[in-house]
This record gives sequence, C-alpha cells and structure tokens, in this order.
Amino acid sequence: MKSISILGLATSLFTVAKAHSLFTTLYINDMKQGQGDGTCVRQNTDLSHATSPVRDLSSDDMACGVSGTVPVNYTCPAPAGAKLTFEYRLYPNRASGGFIDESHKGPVAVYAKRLSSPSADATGPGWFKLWGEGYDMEADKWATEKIIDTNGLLSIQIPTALPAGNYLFRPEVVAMHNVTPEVEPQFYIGCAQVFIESSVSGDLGIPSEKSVSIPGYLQKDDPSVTYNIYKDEEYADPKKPYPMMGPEPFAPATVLKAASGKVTHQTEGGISDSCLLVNGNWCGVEVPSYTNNLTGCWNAVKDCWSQADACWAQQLASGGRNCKVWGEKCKDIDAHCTAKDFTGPPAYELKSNDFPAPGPIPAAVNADDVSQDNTSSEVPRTTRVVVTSSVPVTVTVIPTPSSSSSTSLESIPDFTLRPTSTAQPSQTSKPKPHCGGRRRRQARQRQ
Ligand SMILES: [Cu+2]
Repeated sequence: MKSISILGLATSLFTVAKAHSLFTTLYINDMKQGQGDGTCVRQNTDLSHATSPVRDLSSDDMACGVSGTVPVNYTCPAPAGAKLTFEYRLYPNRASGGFIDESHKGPVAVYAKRLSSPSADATGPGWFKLWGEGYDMEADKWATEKIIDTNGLLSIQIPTALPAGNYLFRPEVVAMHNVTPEVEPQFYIGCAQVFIESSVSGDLGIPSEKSVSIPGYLQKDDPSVTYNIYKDEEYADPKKPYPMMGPEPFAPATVLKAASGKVTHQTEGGISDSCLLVNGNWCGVEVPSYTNNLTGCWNAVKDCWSQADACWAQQLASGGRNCKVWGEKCKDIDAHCTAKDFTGPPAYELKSNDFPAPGPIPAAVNADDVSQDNTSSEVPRTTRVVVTSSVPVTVTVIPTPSSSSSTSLESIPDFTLRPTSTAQPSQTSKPKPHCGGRRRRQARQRQ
C-alpha cells in the first residue's frame, strides 16, 4: 500500500511540474505572423523544457525567458497603434489544448523595451510596463484566470505615440500557487520582436520611476513576490488587495497629426519576399531552377532537402508543421527528376499548415488607458515626440484621450501584412486546463 501511495504522490508532483505554459505565437491586428507559430517570438530553444518557468529573479532569463537573450531571425512589422496578441499554450505544438493549469493563479503584465537594433541587449534598463493586472477583487479572479477564459490569448494595444523602431514586447504570466518564503513565483515570459512603423520619432521620455531594469525590477522580499494566495487569516474576505508587481504602467502622450507624415519603415529583420514558406524563424526559398537537365534537377532536390534540414534544426517547441510541408515539396521534385521528361521544378503550391487561433481574438486589455500617461513626466509633452515629415504637420497632444483615439490617427497605406494564414477564431468549446494525469501526452509529437 505504501509503495502505491508514494507512486501516486510522485505522479501528481510530476503532473503539476509539467502543467506549465509557453508564449508561442504572435498576432498583429488579429493576423498570425509568419505562417507557422513562433515567428518573431523568442522561445526557450530547449524543446523538452520549453514550458518551464523562470524562478530566479536575478537571472538574465527574466528578460525574455530561457534563450531569450539571443535574437531570432525575424522582427515583425506593426503599424502605429496596432493590436498585439500573445498566445500562450500548455502544449506548445498544440498536441492538446489549454493555456495553463487552473492552479497557476497570479498576475499578468505586458512590458516593452525599445531597442537600437533587433540584436541589442534584452537585459538591463529601458523596460516599461504597458499594462498589468493582479487580483480582481470584484470578479474574484486572478489575471491568469481571465486568460484561461480567453483561451490563452492576451491582447494589448501599442500606444499610438510610441516612436518608430525596434521593440521587444514581453508578456509576463506569473503563477503564485507554490510561493513560500523560500520559493519564488513561476514566471512565464517570452518576447516578441516587433518593429513599430510610425511617423512618430524621438525619445520615449519614460519617467525614471516607470523605467526598470530586467532583471532587477523585482526583489525576493517584495510583497508582490511573497504574497500568499492561500493565507486566509491575513487575506480572508475581503481579501487584502494584491500589490501588483513592478512599476506603474507607462504610455507616452497621444499624438494626432496630418496624414502626410513620413512613416519610418523596417529596414532589418523583416521576412523577405523571397520566402515561400515560413516555420518559426526559418524561411524556405525557391530551389535553383533547371531545364531539361538531370544534374540540375538533382541539385534542386539536394538544395530542397538541405533547406528542410535547416528548418527542422531551427524548429521551436511550437512545432515544425511547415518543415513537413516543405519536405513534401522536396519529394515532389525528387519524383520529377526520375520522370522521363522534365522542364524545371514542378509547379508547386506551398500551403502553410497552420492552426487557427484557439478562440476569438480578445480586445486589447489596455484599450482604455494606452495614452493616459501624461501626469508624471518632467518634460513638456509637446517636446516628447518629433514627427518626421517633408511638409509641415500639426502635432496635437491630447491629455485625456478616449479609448477610440487611435482611430483618428492616419492609416498607413503602404503597410502590408505578409500573405499569411488568417487567424480564424474557432468557436469550439474551451479546452479544459488540466493538472491531473488524464492527458499527460507530452508536447513531443513534432511531426
Ligand atoms: Cu507550472
């Protein structure tokens, strides 16, 4: 009997330990970026531990997660004021559904940092919080529980007055269920590499108290870090409010301007037009052409398979579905070489094998307050942004904008999303998060 109960305990510990989560997928204005998951997203490249949390508050991994100090190949362009959506998954390759186990209660936030280039340091100063939520006493819900309700999808609006340039956007999901004086919360963090294409330029003008260094912005004994979500005698109804982690949110003043402003476009890190297929941060390009030449045909096959190998080598925990699609193309060319008459690579339509979004893309959590931060800066508002233009433009700072202020900004006519698969909200019922042993299949089914 004793051995059975020990086994049972071991099994449940194992299951809890595995019921983690990973930020896998970025959407910009409801469109999935690239053609597979993981495009423009820094994920833990150790596939078997990709969903594991970061717990050491002083670790560089706090910035963008494990492997997060290494930039990925692609940076996704986003127009000023775009909506970013971060998809978190219990199973990174969606072998099964779910966001995070229900036991993993805690605050959620989104941070950003402006970079001088996509390869600039993720760690260190310059981080600011765009939005954060802890425990909602009225709804009796932790922020993590609200994201379970939205199928692991968290949307944020880029403040319209953020200057053009390279940024890291860092969703932060924190699980407090195991916290003790010795054990820190679990941090589920990752970063999206985004280039904001905007006519706004200049300094961010973050007030010093809202600009933090990561790691370093949290200490082991911060009340937000040591908060005991179960401690009823101290936090009995009405519960003591959860003291939110990190600094107060920041968003620069909203800028309205004439539509003639010159938009700064991305110049490095974009997905090339020559990419036929994208998987994570890999892209496949057309094989060398050939005509009626067997050597040329076999060279094309060789080139195709070496690209497939590179795809598999770079696959992330979110999967290699499009590496498989690419391999089908290689097989077709191979068959073509052995056929009697050939005139060049066979016409081949590469169709991305992509998941639709796990549910409707939610509205931005900060839609009401993206541009309210005008109170604490020492710098006069009108000097905090510079609009680049060949003709005079009008700059108006709106101190108390409404949530719909972004709609009055110029549209950016020459911004085009890549021809990616559309994230189509499915109406299927919410997958039940699980910590039990019912579905312990690991996310190892990489095709
Ligand atoms: Cu966990």
